[in-house]
Amino acid sequence: MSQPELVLYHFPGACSQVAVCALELAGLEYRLELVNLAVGEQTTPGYLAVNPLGKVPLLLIDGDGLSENAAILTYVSELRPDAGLFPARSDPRMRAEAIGGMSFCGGTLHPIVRGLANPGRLTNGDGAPVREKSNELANKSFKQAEIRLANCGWWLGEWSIVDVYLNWAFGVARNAGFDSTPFPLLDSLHERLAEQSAFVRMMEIEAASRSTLANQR
Ligand SMILES: N[C@@H](CCC(=O)N[C@@H](CS)C(=O)NCC(=O)O)C(=O)O
Repeated sequence: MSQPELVLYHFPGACSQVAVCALELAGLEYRLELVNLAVGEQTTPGYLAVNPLGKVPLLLIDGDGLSENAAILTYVSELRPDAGLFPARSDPRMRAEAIGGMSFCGGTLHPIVRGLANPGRLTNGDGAPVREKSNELANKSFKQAEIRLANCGWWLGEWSIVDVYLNWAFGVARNAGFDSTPFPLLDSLHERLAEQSAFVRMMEIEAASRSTLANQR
């Protein structure tokens, strides 16, 4: 089946890894363009011309940019509905739950884990209180996610791209020093995800992207 020309702007470790996993799962052809957030490449005129928000992910579709992970994941799933980004059961409640999962990861968890990993981005003042409040909010939100995994196995009851997004957010928190011990199911989510070949390919792409950027120095 023919497909649009796709270019994904990505930084290893960023939430754009979820979009990488989605494209891999869908088996779509795409070109990966690395944006080195570590050196502020997202603020250069060149990248701002591509994405005025200065963020990744951005998916160029035949030259036209689509931002926001939730939109990109939805688009990829629309292009390849049988790829299994979301459960095959597609009743109104399941579709709503899928949107809810992406929204929870992007809208609720993402700002919280940013507050843990990089509190200085959320205040002009002292980062310490932001980190403290983010830690409190992370405990509350991840507790709900842990309960959901305990009840349903996966966020949507069966494996989906939402679990990859959840794993990314939890990984950022853990790397920032968040105490993961009260959340054993979230803590071991990456091991369960490693049984999915698209997730393994995404991790390989992460490693290759890191070494590409390291060699550019
Ligand atoms: N709401 C956006 C968030 C995108 C976002 O914040 N991406 C981060 C990486 S995880 C980024 O590009 N940060 C660079 C910056 O803010 O300067 C989405 O879901 O795609």
